[in-house]
Amino acid sequence: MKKVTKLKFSALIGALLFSSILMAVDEDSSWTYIEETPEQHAEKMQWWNEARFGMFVHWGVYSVTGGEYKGEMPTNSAEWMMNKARIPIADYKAENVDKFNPTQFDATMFVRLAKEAGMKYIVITAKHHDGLSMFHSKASPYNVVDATPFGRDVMKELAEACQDEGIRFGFYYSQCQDWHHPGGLGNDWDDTLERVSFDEYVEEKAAPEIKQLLTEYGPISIFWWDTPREMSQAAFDALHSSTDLQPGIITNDRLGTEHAGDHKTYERRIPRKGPLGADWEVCMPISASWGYKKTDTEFKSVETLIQNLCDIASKGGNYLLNVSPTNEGILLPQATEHLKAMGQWMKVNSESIYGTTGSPFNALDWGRCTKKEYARGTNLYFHVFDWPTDGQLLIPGLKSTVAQAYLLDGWKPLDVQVVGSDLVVTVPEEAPDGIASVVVVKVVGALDIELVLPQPNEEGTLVLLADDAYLHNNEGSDDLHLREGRHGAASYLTQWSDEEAWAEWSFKVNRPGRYEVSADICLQRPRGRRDTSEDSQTPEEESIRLRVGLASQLDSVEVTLVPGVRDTVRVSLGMITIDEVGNYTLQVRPDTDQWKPIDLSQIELKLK
Ligand code: JFZ
Repeated sequence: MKKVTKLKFSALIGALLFSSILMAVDEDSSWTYIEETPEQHAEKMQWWNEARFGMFVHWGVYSVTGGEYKGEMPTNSAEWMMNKARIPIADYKAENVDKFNPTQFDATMFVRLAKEAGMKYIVITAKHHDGLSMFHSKASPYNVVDATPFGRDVMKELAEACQDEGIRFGFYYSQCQDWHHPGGLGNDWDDTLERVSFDEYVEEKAAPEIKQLLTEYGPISIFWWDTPREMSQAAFDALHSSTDLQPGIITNDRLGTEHAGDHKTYERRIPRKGPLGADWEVCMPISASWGYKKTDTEFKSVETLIQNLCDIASKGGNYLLNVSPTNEGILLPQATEHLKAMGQWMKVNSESIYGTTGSPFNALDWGRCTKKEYARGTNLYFHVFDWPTDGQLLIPGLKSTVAQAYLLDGWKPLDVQVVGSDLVVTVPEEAPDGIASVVVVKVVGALDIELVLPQPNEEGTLVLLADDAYLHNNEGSDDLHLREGRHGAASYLTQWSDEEAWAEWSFKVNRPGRYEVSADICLQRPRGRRDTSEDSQTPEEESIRLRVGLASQLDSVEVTLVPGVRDTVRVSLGMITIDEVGNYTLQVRPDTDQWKPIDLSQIELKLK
């Protein structure tokens, strides 16, 4: 399995080296799958990368009670209700399955709404963790046609509507968790289940259902796995091989723990930067819950939704925005209205989203940027969130020759002026759009941008975040990588076990002088649950050495850290002297003589 993944990864990178079809064969598996060439992969991903915006739908029988059980709301996300309230299978059946009758559901209306919003694909839960298949399964009678009063094959209706309406369609399928099948994972509360093995569950239910979904529902563009777990090679093969049934199908990274799939998934939040060299998607519910929850009123504003779409596109990713049909089979008015408002914006501005690639700038104070590159030049699309009050939009460091600039809304031409190394666009007083107005700048020839680097503030202090580090980590291997902070916490560098891997930060110095360098670090924290043993006795301190400095001169510095401590501490890494105003790069490397992996959240420079 590992070998297959590695091959796929290297095949992606070594674009020029691989020109023919690779056959990846695992020694102990009878199944052989056909590895794509980088060209085939790029071709397959083209529509998906151009799309930028899709609809996610979580719909199941939990919508009957809208997340309520015995007068309580046991979860944040209604589709987890059965698990969180430990509802016996029999009760879940009586209160939800037996009452699922969303008679107002109209697949065509649904699909048309997605299109109206500007979405280019739809991914829907064919089976979620509760185990109730939302299609006419031949492998299990526990499905929407045979087990609910509704009796309609929801997936069939949607698949057909998508085909009629010309929009891409894909399935979400919970391949590991199944709280109804005796071999599925996740149900540890219902004693009536007579356990069988996970492999039996795969053989009996998951594999045949996936096969059915991929053969009887027309063209399927996406297969969206979820909650990956370790599984046997046989189970993995049985699931993965099915996706060969739909040539060109795109799969995510949630099949098995070591399977990269075709794209990365980010959940609920937008990363500060897109991952290098990988396609990626952010999935996010339009409100708080994935599945319909009747007390959920936390709908994201139209402003947030549109700006999220711009933000994600500016980083080169896709936005998969989730909606939650109710027990009647419709969306709440807030969802419908917000989607329609996005559609209004897209009607004017979609050129700045579809088919674009990420911003060539560092952060822009007032908004975001996407681009389209052509043989003779580049279109830059600026999403202006904060419209300039003085009518001057400053685009920092844009030095390319400008052919023309205009508002995307109405193609109103705009004057531009070169001011130093910046471009200033003169814009009307009034923003054409209250949320995100698009200014187009067409440049000819190569893109020439002087990146704006962070610089010390008036007190002479400069903070360099883990997110802003450039990592030299052997082409994005797992050694030394950025781990996104959860729940608003700062991101940090971690897994720094490769002594050859290092990090650097570029910055600008406006005031020469001697700067003290310090870092917020700790010895690498174990992942997962807090280890209580750390409280019992004070562990001994450990010393490590780092090599720190400007590229021309690195000094070895010793720092002492206490193992088991979960918070970073501020340690001094010595002084650097900067004689002239200019751009500099600070390097931080392991000293191979004395190294232990650390977590690093930020570096601070302070003028002394
Ligand atoms: C999963 C599901 O459990 C959930 O119900 C929903 O379908 C969502 C889209 O996916 O939840 C996850 C999966 C992965 C992470 C978090 C929640 N994750 O990687 O942090």
